[in-house]
Amino acid sequence: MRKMRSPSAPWRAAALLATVLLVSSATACGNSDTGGSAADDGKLTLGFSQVGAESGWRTANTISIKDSAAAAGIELKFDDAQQKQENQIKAIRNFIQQKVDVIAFSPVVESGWDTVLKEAKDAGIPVILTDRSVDSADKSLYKTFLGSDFVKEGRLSGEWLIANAKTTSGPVNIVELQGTTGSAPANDRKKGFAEAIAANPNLKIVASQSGDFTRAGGKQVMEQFLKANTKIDVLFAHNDDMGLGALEAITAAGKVPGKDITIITVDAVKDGMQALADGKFNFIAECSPLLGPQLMDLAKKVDAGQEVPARIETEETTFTQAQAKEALPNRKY
Ligand code: GYE
Repeated sequence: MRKMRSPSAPWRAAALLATVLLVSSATACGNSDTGGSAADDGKLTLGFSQVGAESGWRTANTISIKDSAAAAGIELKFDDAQQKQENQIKAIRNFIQQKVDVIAFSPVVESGWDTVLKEAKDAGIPVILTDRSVDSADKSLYKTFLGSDFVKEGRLSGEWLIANAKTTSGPVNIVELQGTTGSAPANDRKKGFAEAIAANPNLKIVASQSGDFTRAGGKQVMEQFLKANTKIDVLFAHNDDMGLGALEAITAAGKVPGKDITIITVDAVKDGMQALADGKFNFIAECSPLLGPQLMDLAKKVDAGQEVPARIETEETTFTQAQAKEALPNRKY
């Protein structure tokens, strides 16, 4: 954190110079302790409010952010909101109070952010949305949104099913495990998938419920689905973790995952890719959690008052079982 905010970049250069001078004079006096606090070390301070630790994706995302901040020389104030919007709002207010230079966050749900975003704007602190977006009509409340196209992930999942489902012998019953209710990836993946499968009226979603993006949630809801529906042909899970949880329920019900029930998920984290390579999943639409390096770059740019694109989309692909086998040895997360 720096004591003044504006003009930020030139001020930091001056602060850095002052720090260098201080350090060298301290060293000259035989005192290697600079005595400098985080408050005046001239480093860019980024306040980051993370959703939680609900999935393998989230863990990889947190590591990426922490590692990239360290590599970029950015002081990171990291807060885990435990999947609660109220915690995120509290964290953002704390960051404002601490006068961080930039705030970034991954909004747990899409709605209800205008007030706190306005507070950040009034305090002159730029905000970056990462991973998930908000539905605020006022786009001036944040500088940019870095993350995936979740509608596309849902659509690619649905298109794979259109191409691979055996619909000639009657209807194909699909159950859907949704992500956290009200979150952008749950809303958008549901939408993209539904739009794609509408091309074949034999593909029917017979049950759809939230498993909150967790393994435990996926398992529990899949157990209910299996009890309530005698014929389930396909599971579309909004992330790998819920799919992995559902595997346990499917096996316990005496069915063979990947054969009796076709399983499509999103993310492509290691455990998901392993299940795909092992033939337990059938298809994964990738969603990359490695957003750290781009986020740090953006934080530096917005702090320096530079223009950044309003939307930066993550590049990603899809995996079949054969492709997962090939990609797995080099998978980083
Ligand atoms: O797909 C899921 C996580 O927002 C893209 O959140 C992220 C999603 C990801 O819990 O595993």
